[in-house]
Amino acid sequence: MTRVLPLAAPGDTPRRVMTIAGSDSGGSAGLQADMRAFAMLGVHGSAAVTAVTVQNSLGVRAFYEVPIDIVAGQISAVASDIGIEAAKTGMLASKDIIEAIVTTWRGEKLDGVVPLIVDPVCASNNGEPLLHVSALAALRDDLFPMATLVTPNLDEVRLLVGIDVVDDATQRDAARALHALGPRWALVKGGHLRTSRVSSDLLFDGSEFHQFAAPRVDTRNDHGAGDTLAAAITAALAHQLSVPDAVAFGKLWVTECIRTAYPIGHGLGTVNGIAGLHNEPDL
Ligand code: PXL
Repeated sequence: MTRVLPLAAPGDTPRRVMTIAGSDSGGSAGLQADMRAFAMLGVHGSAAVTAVTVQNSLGVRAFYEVPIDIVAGQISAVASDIGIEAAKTGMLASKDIIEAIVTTWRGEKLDGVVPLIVDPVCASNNGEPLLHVSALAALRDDLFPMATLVTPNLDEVRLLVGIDVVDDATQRDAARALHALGPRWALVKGGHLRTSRVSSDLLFDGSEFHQFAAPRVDTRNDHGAGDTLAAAITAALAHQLSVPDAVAFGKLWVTECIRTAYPIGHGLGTVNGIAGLHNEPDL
């Protein structure tokens, strides 16, 4: 397992990745977290904005959905020129936006060619919905089958497959149920299982289970954790790491971001998306 991704030489084009996600005005989660992770990991990030949220550390006050032709247009514009070596989805908001992404992904002949990580964002950390309930079926039935990897947390698992993960056995059941929806791999993130002293994520490809454990960091400052993990996995897949190696890499990265998470505003603080950057006097 690699702990760092190779950097492009100065002047050379880095690996090119895309996020298809919502904007977080507070800068902790969403496409801001994705672009920060991409930059920190040395890949070129492009972005198709799906929604604009009005939020701060206390919560999401409102969101505006980007018109579907503009969502589709952003993906096509990038795919036809800049290129995409791996992509991730985050907040998708509506059924129409999901369907536009599915159609465009196929239309641009990216399906089955470019790794697609689907982080099925349903709600903010403060609990406000970021996906209309009417969009759940499209996520499950249309987008999941195109995914290389899906990365739900335990709340999303409950919404998507109706399984309450409380222990290892139910986490395995959830991984099986999610895999049966059609993605090549399913990762059931255990970070929200607060009764456990470790944060244990379970990866399943239909035959083998892989477990990724990290010590649980007791913090409320975890806004952006899921986005950062999926973005780091995306960067690793653009470097052609295997899915288990990419997940191991992403887990190391997000664990460091969570370990050094910081408070901001008056509500939930954020993971430290710039982990490893120091401003030391002798630099
Ligand atoms: O962390 C999930 C997430 C994704 N995208 C946007 C968000 C959030 C959580 O708040 O606001 C735009």
